[in-house]
Amino acid sequence: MQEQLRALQQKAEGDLLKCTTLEELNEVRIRYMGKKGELTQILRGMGKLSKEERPIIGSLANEIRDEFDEKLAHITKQIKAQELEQRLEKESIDITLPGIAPEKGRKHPLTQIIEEIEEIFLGLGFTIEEGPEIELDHYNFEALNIPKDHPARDMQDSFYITPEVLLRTHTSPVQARTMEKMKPQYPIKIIVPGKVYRRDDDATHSPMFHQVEGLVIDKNIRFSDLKGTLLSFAQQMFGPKQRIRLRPSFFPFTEPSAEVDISCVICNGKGCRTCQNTGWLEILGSGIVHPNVLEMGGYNPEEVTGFAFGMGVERIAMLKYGIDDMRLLYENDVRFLRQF
Ligand code: 2NL
Repeated sequence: MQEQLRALQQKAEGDLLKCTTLEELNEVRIRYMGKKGELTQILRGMGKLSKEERPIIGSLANEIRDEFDEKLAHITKQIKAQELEQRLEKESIDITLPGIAPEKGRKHPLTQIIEEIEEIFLGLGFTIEEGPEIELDHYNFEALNIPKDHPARDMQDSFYITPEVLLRTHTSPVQARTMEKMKPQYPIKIIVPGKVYRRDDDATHSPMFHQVEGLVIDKNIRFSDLKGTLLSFAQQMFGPKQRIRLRPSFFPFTEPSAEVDISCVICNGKGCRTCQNTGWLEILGSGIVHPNVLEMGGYNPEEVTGFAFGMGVERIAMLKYGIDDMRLLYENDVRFLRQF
């Protein structure tokens, strides 16, 4: 029986050493030391032993059990340590790896241009006004000296909602509203950025586009104020060497009126395709506010005068960034937009 026990001990130790997981260890423990385990089976035969042999076998069985428990505890500890190490290795991250940079968004080129224009005029002492895109015929046309049968109404074919309500065709109605709101106080010195709508749709016209208009009303405003303001704007927008040129023009809401050209940003005035060999680019319309407009706005044309101007933001953006097709500004292709 002693030999049987020794053999069992050896086999059990061998099995313990083969274990690689805690589950396997538990199986081995049950196989040898459980209620129906192999050690118990052998000890069942003790009844056949003599009185002298019995204590010897008994203490050998205890010794085997103790040694088994000791080994089991030892190997359990080893496996637990191993498992912890494996887990730590699996869960570890390499903090020296380069990160994945989140892609930065940017403002649409038209938004950038509008903000640039705003900054320039804020610097010249203007404030910013905004107003509704759905507008009354009165503010969009009547208050700007464009009566119902005026030919200028055909030039900017409009989106009417009712006979008296339309999508504004320029941002001037906001200026008319501002005059009405401020009268009879002056000075007024505002710019009005915003979306405007006209029934045009081709390579160079979009039914929706952006304008920035300006209005100054004060005592003794004269043409030189207009010229100085717009020269400063042109130089801040397109470079300090910029020159401007004024050509006579017509707008119903200004008299006299002038188109403002800047020296060509591509050829610096020498003549090229962009400026059609003239050396000049048209960037805005302007003029001295018509007395009728002042009067309808609640101001006395004998007391104050003013100048006003308007520019298309798309045109400024195309000149400044060298964009040759306006539709690129509306397609929202990120490969295009990312360049600005
Ligand atoms: C252009 C020309 C212009 C104005 C806009 C204006 C507004 C009031 C009174 C007088 Cl309330 N004038 N605005 C004046 C001259 C020209 O715009 O080519 N715009 C894109």
